[in-house]
Parts: sequence; C-alpha cells; structure tokens
Amino acid sequence: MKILHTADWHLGKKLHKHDLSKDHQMFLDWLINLIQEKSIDLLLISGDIFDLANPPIEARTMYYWFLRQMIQLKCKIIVTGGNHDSALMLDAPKEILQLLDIKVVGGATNPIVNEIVALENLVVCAVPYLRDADLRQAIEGESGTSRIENVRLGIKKHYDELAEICQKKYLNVPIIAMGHLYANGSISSESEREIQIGNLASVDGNDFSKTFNYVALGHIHRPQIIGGNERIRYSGSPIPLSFSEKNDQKIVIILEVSENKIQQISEVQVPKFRELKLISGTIENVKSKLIAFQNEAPLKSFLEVEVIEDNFNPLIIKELNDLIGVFDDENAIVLKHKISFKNEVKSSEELFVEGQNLEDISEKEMLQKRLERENALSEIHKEMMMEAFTELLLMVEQDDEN
Ligand SMILES: [Mn+2]
Repeated sequence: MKILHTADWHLGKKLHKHDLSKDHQMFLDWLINLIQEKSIDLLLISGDIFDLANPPIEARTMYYWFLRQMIQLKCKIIVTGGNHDSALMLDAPKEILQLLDIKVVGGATNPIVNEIVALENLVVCAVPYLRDADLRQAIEGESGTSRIENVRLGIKKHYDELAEICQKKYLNVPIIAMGHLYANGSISSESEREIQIGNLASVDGNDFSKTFNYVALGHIHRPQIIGGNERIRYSGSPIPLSFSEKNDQKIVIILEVSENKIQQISEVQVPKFRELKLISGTIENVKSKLIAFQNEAPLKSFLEVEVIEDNFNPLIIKELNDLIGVFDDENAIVLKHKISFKNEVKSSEELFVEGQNLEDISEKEMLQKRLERENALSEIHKEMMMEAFTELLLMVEQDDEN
C-alpha cells in the first residue's frame, strides 16, 4: 500500500493580489499524474485545503474537480481541516463524500472516535486543527501552569486518547496520525498565520505517542522533520505562498506500507511552476537586471524589487515608481517594490520604507511599530499589550472561520 502525504494547498490564495490558480492547477495536474504513476492508494491532506474560510467559487470548483479525478483513479482520500479552513464548510458535503471513499474531518469530532479511519491493514487518526473550544473541552477540570501550557496539554491529550483507543482496538497494523499544529522547533515562513496563542503553545515531538508510526503534519509551509524524528513530518505547501519561500524545494511525501509496517518514507520534489525572485541593488543595477531577466519556469515569474541607494533622493523614488509603472514583460510581473536609503536618519515618523504596501505589514508588526514610538511605556507593558493583542487577533480569526 502506498500513501501520499501533503498539506497546505491554500486553494484560492492570492499573492499580492495575483491569483495563484494557474500554479494550483499545474500542481494538481502533476499530482494526479504522480498518483497514477506510483499507484498511490491513499492521499492524506493535512489541513489548509483552502486559503480562506469562505473561498472563491473557482477554488471550490478546483477542489471538487480534483476529488473527482481521485475517484477515477480509485485513490482514497482523507482531508482534515486547517486553521485557514472553515470546519463547517469542509464538513458540509462529508456524508456524500464518504460514499465516494473520501473522508473529511473539518473540525474535532465528538465522540473523538469518529476521527479514526480504519482501512485494510492501516489505521489513520484524522485529527484536524484543534480550535480553542475543542481544547478547553479536552482539559476541563485539569489545570496546567498557564494558558499556554493548557493548550499544549489539550493537544497532547487529544492525541493520547486516540492512541489509547488504537492500542486496544487495532493490533499489528501501522497507525498514522494527521495534525495541523505548530510543533516545537519548526522553521516557519511568512505565509502561515500564527496559531495557538501566537505559536507560543507549541507541541513537542515527544508529545506524540509511540503508537503513531507516522505523524503527517500540516501548517508549516517548509517541509521538515520534527526533533530529528523521521516519523514526524511536515510535508510543507506544494507551491510557494510567500516570497520567503522562494528558495524552498517543495515536496510531497510517499510512505510504503507492507507486512504491517511502514517500510519506506521518501520525498518527491514538486517541479517549480513559477519562479519567485528578489531583484535587489541600486536603481541602475535593478534596471539592468530587469532588462536581462530570463524566465525558465512555465508561468510568468513573480518579482520583488528592492532598490537600495546611499543617499536620499526623491527623484530616485519617482524613477523607480515610473520604472515599475511601465514594466511590462512577457517573462515576469513585479509584485512588490520598495526603496531604502542607507544614510537616511531614521526617525520614528518614517517607520516604513517608501513603497511598502499596507498589506505586507501584519497586524502585529503594525502594533509593534506603533509601540516603538511609545517612550513612556515600559518594555513589560509593551510585551503585555502585544500578548493581549495576539489573543484578540486569534479570537477574531476563529470567529471568522466559524
Ligand atoms: Mn497553511
């Protein structure tokens, strides 16, 4: 039996207002081929299928189109919800999808045993992203040292309960757990939204019971192994979702199961459908680099332009804006541009470099910048405000999703 682990597709995602639907379509076409070629029997998608709780129609169409291809290939699917997904939206068609060998677990289930999928010779604990309310239920009557510790304990307890059920009920079969969470020591990029109290309540690799022969994680967009443990992995997103991922090699993971054991875990590289590139230097450097730019990927490149000059000169700002304004190339699109002057005296009034878009600044960065201007506040007060703000943000986001 062959299992493919992927996560964080973020269908419907836009990068600086530019639609990534072509990137997604190319990935899905490639994935369908791979599943056919390698005769994959089971596909695990560990959360963040969609980028938004209420995704655009095109993204939903793409999702259902893909599910249909899997039915034709006789590949079973297990889909779990991520922090970007609406649990209710994902769950809405689950009854009918179940009939088609597609298991959907949008949000934590009650009873928890509904998260367990028993297949021939394999058991999957399909754990979705656990929201605050799910965790509060889990640890009711118990108290850790802090709210952060409680979140960690709640997650651990959820997995421990599933492990216990599996130990009793399923003997001598490999057991896989899915999850959408922030694991301790993982290296994130700029496109994940912070979860579980600003990532403070991280789960440790050792928190996962030894009962799980493999833990298929989602949430972090860079593929990685957790705590040096080969059996706990993030597949990462299959396409870059921010400029910070421009140099990442994207992958999917294939597990081979035979004789009731996971025999092999291997990575398959996802081809680069689109180049994301930083073009940096003086205005003259940037001009010549833009003219000389060659695109080798099938889709137009996305460029980030950064001009760095020594001395402040408003004419250079104008020159850059004009350059970007008329830049029209069949190879590339400039998605963002900015300029900075090395010798410029930084005052609190010029908090942002010229040309930085508001959408590139996270809510927390904005508050951070604002707090930097508050000389009367102590560092501790600033930290407390930031923590309270982080909690509020999380509440607003979770409200949006439900
Ligand atoms: Mn994600």
